[in-house]
Amino acid sequence: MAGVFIVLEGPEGAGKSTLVRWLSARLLADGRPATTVREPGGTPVAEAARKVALKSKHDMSLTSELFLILAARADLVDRVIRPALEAGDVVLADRFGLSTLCYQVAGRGLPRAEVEAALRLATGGLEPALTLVLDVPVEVGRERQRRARKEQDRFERQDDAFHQRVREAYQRAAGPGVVHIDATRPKKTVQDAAWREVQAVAAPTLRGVS
Ligand code: T5A
Repeated sequence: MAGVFIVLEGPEGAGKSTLVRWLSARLLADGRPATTVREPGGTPVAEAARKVALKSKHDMSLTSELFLILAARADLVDRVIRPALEAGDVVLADRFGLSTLCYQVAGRGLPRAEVEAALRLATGGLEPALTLVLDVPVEVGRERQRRARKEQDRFERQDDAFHQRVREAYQRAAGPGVVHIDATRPKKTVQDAAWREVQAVAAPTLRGVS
């Protein structure tokens, strides 16, 4: 595909949304507007699934939770991400498949091989060119969310042990295009580190750091 698919990952409050907004503005300043998406969500069906997965007051099985998230992802990939990549856009995603491995496998305890197979079905095997994994300790992320007065969802209400498993799974993440960034540092330092990586994958049409 002609476009470039970039994903930001990491635990709660790591600074993903903040960085997506900054990278989007930086790309725009270089004359390359990006398509930005947030997971789960981004289409009417995916937003409906997000509402249930994150906000439902009812108990649900862990498998139901997985399939809500994957239903949202399948719709987003088909309707937004693939068309944008085929049109040659940079796509910046706030979470993607690695979130499912860290939350539903490491956090919830679902079996990895089955989840990976379901993931491939949902995405048609689409993989990012670059995955920036922002790392912060659980208590730092929680404190940032508290300061931002974020209303807690079903995941954020999980105990610290759950969030520690999620963080450690992110720390173990490796493979083509996976880059870890220490996100406890000031925003400007994190942005500079991320921009260097984005330039390396989207370089041909970018002017470089000014
Ligand atoms: N989920 C999702 C799954 O279980 N499986 C999946 O497959 C997927 C896709 C989504 C939930 O769904 C779960 C995981 C999640 O629990 P969400 O609200 O969309 O929930 O995502 P969160 O990650 O929970 O969003 P947050 O907003 O909490 O985290 P962010 O985006 O990482 O953090 P951000 O950018 O909003 O920043 C938080 C605060 O920190 C400040 C910001 O200004 C903001 O106030 N900040 C910094 N402060 C100091 N230094 C820095 N470097 C900072 N960077 C940001």
